[in-house]
Amino acid sequence: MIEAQEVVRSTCPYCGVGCQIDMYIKEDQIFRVEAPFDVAPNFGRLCAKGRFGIDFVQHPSRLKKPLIRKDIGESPRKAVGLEGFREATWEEALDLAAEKLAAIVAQHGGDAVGTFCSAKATNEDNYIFQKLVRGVLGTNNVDHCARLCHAASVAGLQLTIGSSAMSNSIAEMKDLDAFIVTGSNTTETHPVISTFLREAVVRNGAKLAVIDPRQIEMTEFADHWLRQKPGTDVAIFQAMAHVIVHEELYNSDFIDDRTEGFGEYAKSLADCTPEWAEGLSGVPADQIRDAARMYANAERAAIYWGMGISQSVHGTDNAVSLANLALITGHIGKPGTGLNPLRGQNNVQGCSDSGGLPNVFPGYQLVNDPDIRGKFENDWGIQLNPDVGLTTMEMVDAAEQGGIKAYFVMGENPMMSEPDLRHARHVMASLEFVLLQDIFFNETAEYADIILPATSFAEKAGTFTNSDRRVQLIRPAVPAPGEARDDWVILSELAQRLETELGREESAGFEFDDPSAIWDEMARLTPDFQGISHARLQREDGVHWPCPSEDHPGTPYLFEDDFPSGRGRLTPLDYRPSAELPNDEYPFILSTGRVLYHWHGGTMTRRSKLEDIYPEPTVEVHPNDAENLGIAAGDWIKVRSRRGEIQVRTLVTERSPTGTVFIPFHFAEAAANELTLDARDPQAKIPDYKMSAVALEKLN
Ligand SMILES: Nc1nc2c(c(=O)[nH]1)N[C@H]1C(S)=C(S)[C@@H](COP(=O)(O)OP(=O)(O)OC[C@H]3O[C@@H](n4cnc5c(=O)[nH]c(N)nc54)[C@H](O)[C@@H]3O)O[C@H]1N2
Ligand SMILES: Nc1nc2c(c(=O)[nH]1)N[C@H]1C(S)=C(S)[C@@H](COP(=O)(O)OP(=O)(O)OC[C@H]3O[C@@H](n4cnc5c(=O)[nH]c(N)nc54)[C@H](O)[C@@H]3O)O[C@H]1N2
Ligand code: SF4
Ligand SMILES: [Mo]
Repeated sequence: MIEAQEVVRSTCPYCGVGCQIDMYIKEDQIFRVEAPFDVAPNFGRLCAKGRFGIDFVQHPSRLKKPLIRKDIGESPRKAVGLEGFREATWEEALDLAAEKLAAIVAQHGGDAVGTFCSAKATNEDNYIFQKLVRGVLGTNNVDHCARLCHAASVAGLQLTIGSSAMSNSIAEMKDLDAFIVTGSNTTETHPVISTFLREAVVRNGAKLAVIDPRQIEMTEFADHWLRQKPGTDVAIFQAMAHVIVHEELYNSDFIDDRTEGFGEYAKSLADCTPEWAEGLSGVPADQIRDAARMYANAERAAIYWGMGISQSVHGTDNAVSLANLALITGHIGKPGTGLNPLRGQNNVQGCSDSGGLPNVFPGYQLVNDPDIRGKFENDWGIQLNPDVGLTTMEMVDAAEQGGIKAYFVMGENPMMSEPDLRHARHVMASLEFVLLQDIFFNETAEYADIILPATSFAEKAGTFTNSDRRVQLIRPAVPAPGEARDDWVILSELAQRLETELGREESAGFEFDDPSAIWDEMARLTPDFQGISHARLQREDGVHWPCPSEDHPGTPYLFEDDFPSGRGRLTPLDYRPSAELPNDEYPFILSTGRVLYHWHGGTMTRRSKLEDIYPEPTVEVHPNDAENLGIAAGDWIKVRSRRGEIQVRTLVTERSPTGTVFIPFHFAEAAANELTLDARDPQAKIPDYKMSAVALEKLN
């Protein structure tokens, strides 16, 4: 057995569970990953990605030097491979990047730049990123993948209770009495959380209702499985509320003390009978009754959800309908209850917390509130733009219409993750300047002018904040490849050059010794973080924000006494159909999402051992549909939508219902987003990745 020269504790770079890992190091290589048994949140558990998937760090194709496009300045911009770039020194690349961006800001103003920060990078990286965008470029056009993810959950929870973080902690899961999992394929996407949920059911007798169109693994141990037609969630949850009100299973004390609008809300449910919902969703009325009774009658009950709820043209309504259920039953504000949107990326919670959003500074402090803006202006010593910036999809629209001239993309891969890629590419090609900062040459890099090589989680220090708001450290374990630099270092240097180019007399302040000094600046300006420091995290492993002072223990569950909005608002809703329904030409519903072994655009997992386990793009087709079309398991087929077509290998399986096919979006050679449409939820602006219409064709 190899003996480690060093074992370095860190946080898994994949999902929002935030598992603690021990990396075993010899001769600057990670050769094994284990999980410590005594530390939250995973207590010795890991999934395939944490254990076997972090060898991407050592992949030979890591970016090692800054790159400049050979035909820089040529228009229209074409996609080029690595051979379309030449290596450059850091001096040259940073000078040129600052010169190009400054020229656009000088001519068109800061709002002509669109920027994307990263739920893969640390809180400290993202704090500096938004400081550069707000304090130097002078715009609030900053957003990140949360917009394509839990934006609708955020909008729905803001409307009803005024806060959007997961309300309860992972530690409470194994002691649940009853819970609902909906639109979350938990065993594949939050695998370690799924083991605690399973323990609650199998060991501790908790009751579980899974509400999902696909026969995901969670259904195997569920008491109730409601298999709705995709996109019909509002009907189901309204009908459950109807049952709870009609059978008087609600919590009157909680409704009186903590909510408003019950009378009108109850009235609005009159026609939302389980039979009505059965007609729309296909779920038998009695199953809806049983699930409603299970949830309402439990002493304590929680709701967990994922993208099946959020990524929909009625995602906000979906989230509101779940909040309504928690508010009428009082299943919130206590341990073992709550409204829990499971956060996806390792640091998506933290990226939002650190101000990577167009409307808020760190800690969700509004940019258009003069007092708050004044606080940041004083601290940074500069004037700030008072206007709320654009969201991800609004930046795409502005780029198309010519208002946005340049993109700065750090640690995202929009040319895989945005809907309707043909359109997305067209928009990208029309930009004047594209700056990219990543650890790999991804699909978006093909459109970049300058590429800055960043270090990965295994080479730098900082913090990630997991799904239950637990702030945890990452620690450098191996040296940076080539000349790659930490994101925050690159950003600080770029910011200072930009300030010079733009002739700024005062610097907003980008000289930091290390990430802990960056955290301290953010915490000084953000009440919820004031009790957290890197030194405290070294001692205590992790702390849940809000944590207002050093002697505060942190907050594992929220809303014990009240909601940020005061009372919870019960909100009547109308059922609306989805944006694109199947027809004769496109007779199938396409649902897209994830598999256990891969991550988003595949940049990381397809450069790891996991690629050997799951090397090909697939489509799930129900046996009845396969038979009708003469398709056999293993056949390559063409899948077509109004926007594009791809070729994928068929899995014949009852996991997807008849009439619906499922394609994971991890494979560049058959990108699911060639097919998806960019219809959006009106409030949250999130695209509907779960419902587009497609046709299937057997290939000869
Ligand atoms: N292995 C792996 N894990 C990941 C990721 C990854 O790429 N790979 N990504 C991470 C990220 S960023 C995120 S956001 C999470 C996402 O985690 P999930 O939300 O669990 O991921 P999806 O695969 O998008 O699954 C959505 C679920 O919604 C269901 N669904 C589809 N349509 C509907 C509908 O109309 N209503 C309801 N109620 N359900 C529906 C699908 O059947 C599926 O079970 O995963 C995180 N974890
Ligand atoms: N069809 C379809 N599309 C979807 C979804 C879906 O369900 N279906 N889900 C949506 C969701 S929920 C999400 S969250 C988005 C995700 O969309 P993205 O965030 O665009 O996807 P990732 O592939 O995670 O991109 C992360 C990038 O960061 C880089 N990276 C990793 N570590 C670091 C680092 O330390 N520093 C820097 N600078 N870069 C780093 C990686 O190489 C990669 O290029 O996709 C969305 N798109
Ligand atoms: S559950 Fe998430 S955080 Fe834990 S090892 Fe797997 S991918 Fe990493
Ligand atoms: Mo996500």
